[in-house]
Amino acid sequence: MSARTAAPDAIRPTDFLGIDHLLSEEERGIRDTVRAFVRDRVLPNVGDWFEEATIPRELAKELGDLGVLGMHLEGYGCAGTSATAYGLACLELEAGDSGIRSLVSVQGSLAMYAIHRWGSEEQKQEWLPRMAAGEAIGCFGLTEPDAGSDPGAMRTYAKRDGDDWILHGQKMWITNGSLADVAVVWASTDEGVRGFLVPKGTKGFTTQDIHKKMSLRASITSELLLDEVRLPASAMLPEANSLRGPLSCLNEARYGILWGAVGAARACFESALDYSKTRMAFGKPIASFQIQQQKLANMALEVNRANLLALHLGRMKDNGQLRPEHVSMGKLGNVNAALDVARTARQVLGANGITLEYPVIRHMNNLESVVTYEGTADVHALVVGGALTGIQAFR
Ligand code: TGC
Ligand code: FAD
Repeated sequence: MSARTAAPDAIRPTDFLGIDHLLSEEERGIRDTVRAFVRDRVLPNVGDWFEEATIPRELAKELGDLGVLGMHLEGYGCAGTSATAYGLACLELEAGDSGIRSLVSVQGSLAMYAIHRWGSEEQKQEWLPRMAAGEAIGCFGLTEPDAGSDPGAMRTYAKRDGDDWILHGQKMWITNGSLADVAVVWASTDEGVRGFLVPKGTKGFTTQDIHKKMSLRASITSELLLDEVRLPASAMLPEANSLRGPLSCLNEARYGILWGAVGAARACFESALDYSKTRMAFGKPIASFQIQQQKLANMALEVNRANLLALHLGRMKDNGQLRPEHVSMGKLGNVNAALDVARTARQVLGANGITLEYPVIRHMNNLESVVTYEGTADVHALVVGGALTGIQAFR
């Protein structure tokens, strides 16, 4: 049979381009397991968590049992999956809520990765198995009240005192801050920027949650206060001594986000598609109007394009070809695309688009955090611009 006459697969609105066929059986299996968890455990509850601005602590243990915490890391109780499989998990988690994906990103790609990449063998043995199981939660403190996009301007410092370190300063906007059993805190020292493991309850270390957030409400965001905190030498991550330490962790988390954004976009698109087929106006389903079909077509295009970009970058990462500049392009493009899809979907839902009865405004509001954290869209545009022109435009 010629290619022309071969019956094409039917178009599936939820996988228009048949991207599923590009995944291995193992990848589809991991994707389906995470999708089922989100369907059964997250979706029935997340509207309430968002409204109440909370996330149940026990979810960390359940995510550990699911095997997604540090799943792309090797050893120490981590699953050692491919980067693509990790990305697919992030996509499904964020189709539930960006807050759930954040919990997993911060745990696996920031806190665990920092210890895995820059920590001592003792630090890895002490923390990673419990963190992979979700028995211990980690957070990652880089941002400060006056140092966000420019972490090199941090004021938190650590100085040696005999064999000990004294750590002093303040970190702001820290996901999982007050939940965490261990905070990875980055500080300026005479030897460059260094990371410290600060266990909960250490004298002088307190947290304060940030309230009145209108975004990422199913996630705890805190301030970390470090008042002359005395730490043993063994608390310092020995292998990191410049901004490269924390920035290398950000590459990992940004990679997860560029996948996760596809999930948030997909959830918004599917909600709008369903709604448009049943909502009647002027005697017809609104899906029958050309303007609405154009919106649906554009949303489908953005979701599929973002998904293909994520998959391409995932394959590059698995082949060892992914550079931070590629990650910046992915985060910039996919989060912006997801925001466009969410805003369009919200309009398709009319007044229902503003309630938590539907997932769309929750995703739309969450994405305002996602486009800001892990490097704002401006920062990533400047990283890409720098790679294109050879001119660094941050300063
Ligand atoms: P620059 O002078 O360019 O570099 C300093 C050192 O870092 C190295 N480097 C990198 N290494 C690994 N990966 C990268 N992406 C790197 N970018 C730079 C560089 O080679 C150098 O190394 P060395 O050994 O020579 O010292 O640094 P800069 O101060 O000019 O800054 C560059 C810039 C603006 C791109 C960077 O500061 C940046 O990315 N800013 C954004 C900050 C940010 O993204 N913060 C995120 C905080 S964590 C968070 O938001 C968690 S939310 C999680 C959730 O809930 O999901
Ligand atoms: P600023 O850096 O003050 O930027 C303000 C504006 O100026 C932005 O639009 C920015 O794009 C623009 N701008 C800055 N510099 C330039 C430039 N050179 N050229 C052009 N424009 C520029 N941080 C952590 O360390 N750990 C966490 O777990 C964490 N979780 C977070 C969770 C949430 C919900 C949020 C909202 C933030 C979180 N952050 C976390 C902080 C986040 O990384 C920062 O908010 C982000 O890096 C931006 O910093 P800023 O808010 O200080 O903005």
